[in-house]
Amino acid sequence: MKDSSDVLVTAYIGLGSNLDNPVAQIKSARAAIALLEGVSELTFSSLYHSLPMGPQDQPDYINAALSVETYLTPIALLRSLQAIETIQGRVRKDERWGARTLDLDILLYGDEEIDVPDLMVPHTGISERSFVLYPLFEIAPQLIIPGKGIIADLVAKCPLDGLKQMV
Ligand code: A4P
Ligand code: MG
Repeated sequence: MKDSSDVLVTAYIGLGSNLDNPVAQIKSARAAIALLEGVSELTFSSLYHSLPMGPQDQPDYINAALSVETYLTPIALLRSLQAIETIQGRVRKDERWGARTLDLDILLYGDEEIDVPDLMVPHTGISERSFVLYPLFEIAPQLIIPGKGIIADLVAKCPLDGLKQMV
């Protein structure tokens, strides 16, 4: 299967961490993504402090969003992001939504809607999770999320749930 195409696509990536110096984890993931072949950074959001979704006996999270231009196919981009997660010490456990050094999610890939066993785009929960939606809105206030609508409308309906933009 081909890893790249001739078409340049704008993709949005959600970054999250709540273990082993989350701010450093996010910064180092940003640098690693920029070094991927066939990927160039467009815009990086502020860092946001968020309360854990899921099990509450885990540290608070740092979240951010990043837009890139890429020639990678969606699956090739996913595999590259998973490799960065692994390099940064991500250990996959059975517990759903448990603590992690790094989580990289493909939020959007152009205007595509993808539903294959390993990849769902737009990412699940994109329109309801404040720690995803607000950083995304910061870097792409005019965005239309396929199947969900205008981001400004989604933000207006989404409570902050303790989310704080860091200065
Ligand atoms: N997968 C499917 N679609 C995608 C996509 N668009 N991007 C598959 C990335 N991966 C995608 O992911 C599980 C499987 O999802 C992968 O095999 C991939 O093929 P994972 O990273 O191994 O596990 P996960 O992240 O724990 O699972 P899940 O259900 O994706 O969790 P979420 O939705 O990522 O949520 N609280 C705060 N405050 N901030 C957070 O960032 N994150 C989570 C994880 C929980 N609580 C949080 C946060
Ligand atoms: Mg994930």
